[in-house]
Amino acid sequence: MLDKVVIANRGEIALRILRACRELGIKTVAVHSTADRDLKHVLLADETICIGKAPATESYLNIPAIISAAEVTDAIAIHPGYGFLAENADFAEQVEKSGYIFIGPKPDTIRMMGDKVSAITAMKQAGVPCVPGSDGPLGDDEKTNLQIAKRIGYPVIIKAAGGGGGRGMRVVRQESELLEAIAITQTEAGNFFGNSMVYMEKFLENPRHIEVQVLADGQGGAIHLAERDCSMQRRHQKVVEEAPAPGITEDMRKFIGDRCAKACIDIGYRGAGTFEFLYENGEFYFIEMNTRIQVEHPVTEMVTGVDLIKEQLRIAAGQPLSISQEQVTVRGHAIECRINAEDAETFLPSPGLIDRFHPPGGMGIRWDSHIYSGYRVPAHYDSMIGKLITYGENRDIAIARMKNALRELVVEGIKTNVPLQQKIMADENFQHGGTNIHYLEKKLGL
Ligand code: MV4
Repeated sequence: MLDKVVIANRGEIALRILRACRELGIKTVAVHSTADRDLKHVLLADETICIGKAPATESYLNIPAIISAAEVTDAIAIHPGYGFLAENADFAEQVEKSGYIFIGPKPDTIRMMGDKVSAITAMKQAGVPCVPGSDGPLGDDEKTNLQIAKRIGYPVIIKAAGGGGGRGMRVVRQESELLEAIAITQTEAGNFFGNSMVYMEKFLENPRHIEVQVLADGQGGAIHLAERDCSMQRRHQKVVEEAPAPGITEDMRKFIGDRCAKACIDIGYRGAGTFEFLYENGEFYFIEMNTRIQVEHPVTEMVTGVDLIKEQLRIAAGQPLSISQEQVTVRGHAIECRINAEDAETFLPSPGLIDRFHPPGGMGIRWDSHIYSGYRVPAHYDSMIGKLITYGENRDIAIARMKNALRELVVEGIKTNVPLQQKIMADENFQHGGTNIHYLEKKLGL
């Protein structure tokens, strides 16, 4: 097993990684900014190193500082968590070139998936169903681009190859608007991502966002761990996630999951990963792959019993997967509510001192969070302060437990989105299950 790991992240995911390391007997190094000396995992880690000032660009995004931390502590591997440097191929490459293990896929895999055009090409080749589209980047020829759109059928969407997660996209509803939309998206993409390449897809009007979790050991072993439904979102920020996705049958799960696992083998994937799909009228359409552990990984853990962070650590240590596809079963239902330090109505961040805190508890309740009474939420980072995850033998029980847990949770001194989560749990359509990506914004009147 790995001897010592640098945790190159903060907040709840840093604590989650520390806990998994402890279970496996791995020593931990917490790297943190000057604003994060009081983080729970920093207080618990075997060693700590302050790597810079509060702004992430001067600490959690400072590649030489993080690699130096591995050097001075004699760590052998670096876990990037999510966000920050997790999907930065140059970081992964520099970690490896410096002689450390990057806990994630190979740098070239990260690079391929970071370019959405090459990601789609690879997945189509591997037999993963994709959105009807341009099958490659759009060129300069206007006639050809008009023809591509005609073949796909309006509405279409123009997306930046270097985008993802909702940035650099433009919907086109009629032919007269196509060429200008392509030009604008190209210019914006060049400015935002330093890559003006764009591609075209059929625009799906009312899809759900369903994603498939995978694990691959980079030695020919690859499995899927079923799907999550992440459709309950606002401005590309997920608010509630669940596993399994309502209405997805065992046959559909096997159909899409097997294709994802096979694609992992085809591309030589290593580590944990997520295939993102749009799901509409009973069909899955691949849009992007995430090469990191995701915020919402706990719902998959709850219904499969697989500890995904421990699997990441084992894979990084060169071990084959600890479970086979036949051993993966979905049992019951899990829901995650993201708890943010923000106003429940205006969504404005609400950092500050938490002067009173009580976690919820009881059967089927999981609270993944770094907060405590007396903790000050810094203003410099993401507003997520915890994830409340409930499990039940079925979805109704998971919802009932979530309602209880949201009532029990006490966070005083700052505002939180708990009232919003309570509204969602009480919503008839959410309770029915299977709402699409536009539902929450419509419900909120946006
Ligand atoms: C789409 C789409 C409809 N049709 N692609 C937004 C985030 C990025 N990952 C892809 N996105 C979308 N791509 C086609 N062909 C609608 C969205 C989209 C969306 C997707 C997932 C979750 C939330 C979303 C919110 C708005 C738009």
